[in-house]
Amino acid sequence: MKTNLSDLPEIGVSSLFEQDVLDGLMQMPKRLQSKYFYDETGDILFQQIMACPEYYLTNCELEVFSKQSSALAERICRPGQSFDLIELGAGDATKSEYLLDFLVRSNVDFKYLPIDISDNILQELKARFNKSLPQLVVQPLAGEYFEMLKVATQESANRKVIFFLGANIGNMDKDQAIDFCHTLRSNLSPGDLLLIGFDLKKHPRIILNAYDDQGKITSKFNLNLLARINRELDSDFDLERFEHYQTYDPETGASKSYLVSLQEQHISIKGQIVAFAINETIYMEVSQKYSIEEIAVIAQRCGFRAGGYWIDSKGWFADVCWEV
Ligand code: AVI
Repeated sequence: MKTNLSDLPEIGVSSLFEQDVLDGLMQMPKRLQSKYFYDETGDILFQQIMACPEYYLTNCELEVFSKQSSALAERICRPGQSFDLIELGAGDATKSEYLLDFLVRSNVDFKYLPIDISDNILQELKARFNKSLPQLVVQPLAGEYFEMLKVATQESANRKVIFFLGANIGNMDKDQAIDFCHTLRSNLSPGDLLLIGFDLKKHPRIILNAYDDQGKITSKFNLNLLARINRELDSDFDLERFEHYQTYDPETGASKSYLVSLQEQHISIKGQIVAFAINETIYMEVSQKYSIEEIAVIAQRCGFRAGGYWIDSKGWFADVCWEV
């Protein structure tokens, strides 16, 4: 999950990165935070992951949005009532674009507020929509999710429809996901809606392959974080001495990625030495998978009412609507 780091004014972004990296690598077992995957190279590699034949998530959610826009629109709209459609981590909005297009063509009265950490991506998005959907009112909000959600809430009393797509919720462990949904709930008012994209439990090998692609792009994506640490924190990781290792536990639904140290080695990071034993792992990321029943339990625990779900034709991905 991408997170804004600038909400700690006394610590610069790079020193928070340094602190998180050193803290994580001093822990037993070692870990790094997946929010740091997304530097310029990481963004490109993630685009390539989404184009991998094994990485089904994007296509499944695209299918939901392209084929079920009208049902989604019916669920979201209330006759004669305008609303703000706020998308957390909007990125290039490829999925929501189908629905936005449908709403604009249906003359629905709404405003689109994409929130993303990258102002650059938001400006590109706005320029693209200005051309392709000139009637759409786009108000980009660059920054951290909850900070920007507060800005959106202060600026308008309209009913809110929040989108959190792309299975981004899967990059939190189950407890973090519940905390996140609780916080979201506390920022919303009666009548507001939340639409979240969840990747569903399925045959374990399909999940494992999605994160262990033949083209080794996911491996590069993980190793790129070591390259980023080399570049930004003056360290000396030899990428050849680490190997990507993916797991999936069908009982918990957690697919976890690790980097394994292929030999005993010492890495210098900003002058600090981090020792690795042979076969020692760094835990990089969780991609949590859920059943429909587990999703319903989260909704209930966070005080939402279930408001329907839309699933792709393979039954692999669900966009779930919760009501306040
Ligand atoms: C962004 N997120 C939903 C991706 C996922 O499926 O967990 C990140 C990713 N990591 C490796 N492949 C894709």
